[in-house]
Amino acid sequence: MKQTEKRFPEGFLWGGATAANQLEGGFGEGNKGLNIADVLPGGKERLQVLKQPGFNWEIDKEKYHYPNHLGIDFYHRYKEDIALFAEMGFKAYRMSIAWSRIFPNGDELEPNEEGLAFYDRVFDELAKYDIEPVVTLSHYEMPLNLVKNYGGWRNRNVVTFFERYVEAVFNRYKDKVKYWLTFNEINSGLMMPVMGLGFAIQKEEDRYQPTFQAFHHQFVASALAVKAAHRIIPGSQVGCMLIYAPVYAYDSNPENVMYAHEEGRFFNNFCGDVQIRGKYPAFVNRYFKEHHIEIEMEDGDLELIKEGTVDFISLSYYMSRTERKEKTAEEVRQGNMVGGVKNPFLKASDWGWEIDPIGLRITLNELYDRYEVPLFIVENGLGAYDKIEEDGSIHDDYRIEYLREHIKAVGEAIEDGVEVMGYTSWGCIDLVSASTGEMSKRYGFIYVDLDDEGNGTLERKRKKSFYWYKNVITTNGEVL
Ligand code: BGP
Repeated sequence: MKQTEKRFPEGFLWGGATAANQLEGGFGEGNKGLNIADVLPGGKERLQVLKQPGFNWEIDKEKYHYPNHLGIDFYHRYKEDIALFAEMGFKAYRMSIAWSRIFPNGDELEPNEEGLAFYDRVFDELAKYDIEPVVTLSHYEMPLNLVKNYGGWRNRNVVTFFERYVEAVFNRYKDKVKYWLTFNEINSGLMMPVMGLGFAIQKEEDRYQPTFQAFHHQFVASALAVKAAHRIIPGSQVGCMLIYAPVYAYDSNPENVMYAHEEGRFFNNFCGDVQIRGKYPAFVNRYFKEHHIEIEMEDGDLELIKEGTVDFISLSYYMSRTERKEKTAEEVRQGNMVGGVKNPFLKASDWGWEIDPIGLRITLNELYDRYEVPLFIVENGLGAYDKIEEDGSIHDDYRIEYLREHIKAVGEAIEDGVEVMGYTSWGCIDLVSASTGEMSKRYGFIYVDLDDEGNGTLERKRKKSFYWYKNVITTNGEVL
């Protein structure tokens, strides 16, 4: 145990985070419709689909039945899982509602009662233990019908469908959920539109007009959601959700410094500027002009975006990015999800994600300096292979080390004066990885007995990190 002097505020929301499509399973149960995650392949093929043009949404469903369809079977085991979260002392649980459970095809007029009833049961279970739900409305789970027959977020009608969906869940859960998040990692659509924007790039030009048209529709939808939440649930708070990776210049060459600055500002601030400041920033207007992008807007869109700004920022933080303008293939850090060149000062995870706790302190300061609204870290963690010892124990000291250093960095940022609402570590229970579609990239404090081929008992086991995190929460971050 290591001591830290940093003090986290009273009521700090410690907890864990998951997403429906990565843990629920319950495929087709309760009238759930198909969504994006249900048809993505697993393994190496998934990253190709996400990053390279050409995906057509037609895949061999039998072949990919596992693991998307089974998740970790939270749909049937949520009581047991929530009891384990409670045992760790969670104050908050960040989860998502699968849109396709509520509106199976996305375009129905009335919500699906069985889907609504499922989340009632989950929220009631959380309430038993005083765990505050923090609910993402859309976490890479758009109903597949909206993707295939409407073209995803490029289509303006989707805004209306989304509004119908969020009003249905706000009305239903108004006494149960106070904290809401609109679109998970909204800016990830700049890298991988498949999951977030619901369409696959077919040709290079799609990265311009169609991509930003889709973003515009999400911004309008987000503003409508904020306004609806405030109207339907007095006292509710709605956050945007950004994937944030500070961008460092590789060296002091001003060309590289400028390049890193521009890349960072675009990736990290484009969506935040619209959702928090309520307007398109000047640098984006220049980009639109240079790339001949003309967003189609309806009258009143810009006013709406201004009126519907979010109450707080939630973010995921896993890694930083280091950039130089000209880079050779050898310099590129293979696997670093947000790109860039290899940073000689940083180690990387087994998947090549660069580990940089100081980057989290930089992130929190950058965001707070720019927007001056409360921040909520709703994802952070280490994906790693875990080994079960003969006696059944799992000594995940590497995970503890990663989390300790990152939580310390949060403490430093709080000392810097940054307002931080909470910290929910990603994948508090092992679940299906978003980028590989497999189980073996594990983040949890709780091990789930399931392998990449779908074999296993689904039994849950407490890892060493489970006891460590419990103590972190008990001492409100004083003992790390
Ligand atoms: C974020 C996503 C999550 C989650 C996490 C870890 O980008 O919001 O859904 O999966 O990354 O990623 P992975 O599962 O690919 O390791």
